[in-house]
Amino acid sequence: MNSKSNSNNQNPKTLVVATGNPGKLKEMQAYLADLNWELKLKPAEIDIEETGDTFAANACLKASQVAQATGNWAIADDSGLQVDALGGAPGIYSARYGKTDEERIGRLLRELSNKNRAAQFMCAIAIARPDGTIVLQSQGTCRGEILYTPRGTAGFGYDPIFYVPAYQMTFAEMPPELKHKISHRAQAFQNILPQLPLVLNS
Ligand code: ITT
Repeated sequence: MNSKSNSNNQNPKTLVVATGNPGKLKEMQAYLADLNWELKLKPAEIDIEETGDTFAANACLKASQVAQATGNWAIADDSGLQVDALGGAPGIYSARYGKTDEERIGRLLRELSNKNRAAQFMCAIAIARPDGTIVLQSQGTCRGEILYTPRGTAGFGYDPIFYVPAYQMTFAEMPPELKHKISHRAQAFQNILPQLPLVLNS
C-alpha cells in the first residue's frame, strides 16, 4: 500500500483502520465488516505520537493524521483501563504502562495491591475524511472488576484481569462474540454504526 498522500490516487471507498494493535484491529474489523468499504491496514511506518490528554483527543489525532498521510478515510480507536482506586490510571497511558501485556498487567496488579477492584474500560473512536477533518466521534465504557490473578486466554491486552460480574467471566474467558456485544468498544461502535454509511458517503 502506498502510504504517501496523493490526492490523484484517493479511493473514496477505502477506510484505513488506524491502529498498530493486532487485537484491537481484529475487533474493529469485525464491527466494520458489513460496511461494504474496503478496509485497509495502517502502513506500519506511520507512527502517531499520542500527545492528547483525553482518549477522544488521541483518537482524533490518530484518525486525522493517518487520513492525511494515506489520502484515505481513517478510523481510529483510543482506549484503556481506568481503575477507580488508582484515580483512573492507567487511563490514556494504558499502552505505555509497560513494554508487554504481561508487564502492564503485572505493574497494574502491584500498584493496585489490596485496594478496591472497581474499574472500567473506555474506548473513544474518531473518523476522519481524507483531508484530516474529523466527521464522527463516539465513546463507550464497560464497568467491571480487576482480578488478583489473570484468567482466560482469549482477547488481548488487559482482558485476562478484567472481570465482568454480570457474566462471571473475564473478557479473556468470554467467547469473542460476547465481548463483541458488551465491551467498551461495542458501546462506542453501536453509537456510530447506524450513521457510518451516510457519513462515509457524504
Ligand atoms: P494504537 O494506538 O496503534 O491503536 P495501542 O495499543 O497503542 O494501539 P492505545 O494507545 O489506545 O492503543 O492503548 C490501548 C491500551 O489499552 C493497550 O495497552 C491495549 O492493550 C489496552 N486495551 C484497549 N482495549 C482493550 C481491550 O478491549 N481489552 C484489553 N485491553 C485493551
